[in-house]
Amino acid sequence: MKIDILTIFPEMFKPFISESIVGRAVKENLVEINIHNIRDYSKDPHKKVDDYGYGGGKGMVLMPQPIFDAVDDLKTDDSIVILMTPQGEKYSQKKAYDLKDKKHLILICGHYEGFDERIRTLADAELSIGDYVLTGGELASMVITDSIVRLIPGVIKEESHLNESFNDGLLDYPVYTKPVSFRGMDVPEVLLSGHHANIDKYRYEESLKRTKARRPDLLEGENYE
Ligand code: 6GU
Repeated sequence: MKIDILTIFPEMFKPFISESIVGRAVKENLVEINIHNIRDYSKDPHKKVDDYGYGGGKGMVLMPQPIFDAVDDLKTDDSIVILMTPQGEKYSQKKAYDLKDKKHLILICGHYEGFDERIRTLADAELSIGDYVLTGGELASMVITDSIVRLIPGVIKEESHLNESFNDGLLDYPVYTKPVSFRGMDVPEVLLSGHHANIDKYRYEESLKRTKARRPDLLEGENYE
């Protein structure tokens, strides 16, 4: 899997691609992540990437030329081009699973007040990470990259995915580590029992209880008992 990210703020990505689990996946060649400065593709003598919008009103608008040239340069028959915008389809764990099997993603980070409408014609999909507005698509592209990279085989232990929130439509069950008793709060007996059937039952019930209390929307149309 290769992910190319087009941005006017490449520095924002440095710790993201060198630290933590994403950084390790990059070092182990489980994923290739390249950050491209849109400015490097500008044919303007001053390397301009944005200008005033026609018709007035809005502020600076990303120009089509640098982004079209970047996509022309990077795109192959295996590429999926994704535009990051709050107007896009809402991102979800299901989408992460769809994208993890693609060979090559090109993520375009929108910025400032917007991007020239013609840039939309480059995109196979437009994605938003939620109903709020960010100053740019950079954080959104990192959210999406992180959620995909952790699903690539070998990046984290397979069993970590089995019972994780959203996979079975339920939120995660509570987990505990040492000590058994901490400031008057005890680890539930059943987890210490070694009785696996009872532990599975406890965890399923806790997942269901938690989902009902916190995210009843996830249960709509489902038949959990
Ligand atoms: Cl993809 N971009 C911006 N600028 N804001 C967002 C977003 C994307 N997703 C949610 N808010």
